[in-house]
Amino acid sequence: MLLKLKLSDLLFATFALEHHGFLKIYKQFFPHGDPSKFASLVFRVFDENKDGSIEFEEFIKALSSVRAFKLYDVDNDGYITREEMYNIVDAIYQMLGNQAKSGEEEDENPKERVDRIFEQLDKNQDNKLTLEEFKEGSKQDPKIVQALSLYAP
Ligand SMILES: [Ca+2]
Ligand SMILES: [Ca+2]
Ligand SMILES: [Ca+2]
Repeated sequence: MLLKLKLSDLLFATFALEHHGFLKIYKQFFPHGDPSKFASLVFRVFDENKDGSIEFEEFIKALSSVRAFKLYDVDNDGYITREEMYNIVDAIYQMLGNQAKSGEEEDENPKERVDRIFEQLDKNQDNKLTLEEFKEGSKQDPKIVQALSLYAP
């Protein structure tokens, strides 16, 4: 985490974090995929005051599980639905391109992945994740919030 923060600081200092600069960072890390959808989604969450660039405070605040929740809760109603989760997972798969096909998650498509996440996190099985369920679940499986850290591998 510490190392990640330092690396992020470095990135922040190197690039003007306007939308296209942000996308450029992702493209360097994920040359085999298409990160544009994921970068837009993340940018939307980072740029809290919607002025089109990411200030340092916004950047630091983004590294929390509340903010990770916001990334998934696209319509901002306080719940993550399966569709919203699918939207992000799909964007991550697009970004990773061929890299997504290696390793343990070989046979899993975005839909299966979402089903599995909901199985784990949706304790009351109402097909919606609350912030509480999300926080609880990401304690058990940090990979879920890792999505937000992907900009600094
Ligand atoms: Ca801003
Ligand atoms: Ca929602
Ligand atoms: Ca629920």
